[in-house]
Amino acid sequence: MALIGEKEFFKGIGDIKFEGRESDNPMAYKFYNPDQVVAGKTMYEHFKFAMAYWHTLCGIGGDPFGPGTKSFPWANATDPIQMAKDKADAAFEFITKMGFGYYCFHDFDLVDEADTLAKSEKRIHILVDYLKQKQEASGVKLLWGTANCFSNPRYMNGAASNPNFDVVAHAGAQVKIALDATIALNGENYVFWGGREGYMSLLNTNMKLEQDNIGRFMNMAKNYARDQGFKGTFFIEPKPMEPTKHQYDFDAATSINFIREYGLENDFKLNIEVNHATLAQHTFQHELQVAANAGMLGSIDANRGDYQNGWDTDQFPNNVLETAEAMLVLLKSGGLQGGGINFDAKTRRNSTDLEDIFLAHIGGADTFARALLVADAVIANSPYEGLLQKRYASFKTEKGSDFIAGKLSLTDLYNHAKGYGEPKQISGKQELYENILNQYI
Ligand code: XUL
Ligand code: CO
Repeated sequence: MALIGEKEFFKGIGDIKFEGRESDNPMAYKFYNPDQVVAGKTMYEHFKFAMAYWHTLCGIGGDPFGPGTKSFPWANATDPIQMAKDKADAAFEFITKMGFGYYCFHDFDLVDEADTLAKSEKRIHILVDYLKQKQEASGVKLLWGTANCFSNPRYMNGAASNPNFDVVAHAGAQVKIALDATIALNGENYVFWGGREGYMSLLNTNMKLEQDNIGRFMNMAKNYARDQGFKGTFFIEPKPMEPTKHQYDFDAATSINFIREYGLENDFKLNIEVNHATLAQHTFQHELQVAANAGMLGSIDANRGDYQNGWDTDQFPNNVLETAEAMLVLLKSGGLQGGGINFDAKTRRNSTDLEDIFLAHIGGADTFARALLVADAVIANSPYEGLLQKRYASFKTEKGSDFIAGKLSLTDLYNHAKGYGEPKQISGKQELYENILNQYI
């Protein structure tokens, strides 16, 4: 695709194309072929890959032991609006060269926060107008917007859960402005990640009030957006901890309970992030399955953690086996509802070449594509589905289907058990399932 920006930042890098697994070209897809149809949809439609503004364009590699290592050519201007426009040019150049269709942002990824709310809002309006033109020229769409209600020190005690109403109101203003921006840009969804919505110590925390306040706050946001004509879905992004000791949106099951408790189930679904699942001591596929069971599998933040150190390292996905298990859940549950796959991942601090950003996203897209192909082949061609059917075949028998239909009482179970005797031992065959998955990789 032709270059959309005013300036070219990724010089010497062309459009990333599908070349197949035999290709030695590091700047080509080996498995992600956007037009290839898998299980009735193109790969492009299955994934709706998105670039995360914050990691890809704002994160320069700082860590607790040292400053950033990366000098991004779109971050040189001293005027904040010029810098933001350069960043937007870099964003759209990157997204179109990758052949991705979407992006995601926090309000202050787009442009630096000013010293008053009114000035910040003005800056965001200027950027929204600029991004609108770039979207129209390129066909790139906004997968979701969100508000950063966790970085500014005013949010050190939380945003919607803050013990000080004035901070809650400030977060409300920020969410209103971020919703306005998302709606103006035809954003397909809006995300709430509860950055500091949790506690550091229960001793100084009124948990019930804080959770009720988040419930009230999200209902206000939903009502406001619907009044403005927003048709998209709201996503809660579960994460158990970091930066707080305990976050209220701990995992998928906790967040689903929250959504139902506060009457948000018609408007809210979940955005499941791989590394957040790991931090909650779950697998990614577990979190996807929990969300899917509730009809709330909305979107995915793709990345991976580190098995040895347990931090939220936000590395790019590269584990085909695990991603294949996740894609089994995705295919069997009918896919993502409204969302897509956002690469909420960052290149390592010592990956300092601009091309590393491309290599990382190519690897991530190829991991998902390869995993999708594996999962599709396992479902379509292997004994996997048959084995699963057989495992639950007893619920197709006369008595078993009566049980499913709610026709049996506890006394009926008693009578069945008494007449049947000791149940047969039936192997779970886990190793066979694992071998089948391996065989298709
Ligand atoms: C933080 C995280 C966020 C959300 C959006 O761990 O994942 O970037 O995705 O606020
Ligand atoms: Co995320």
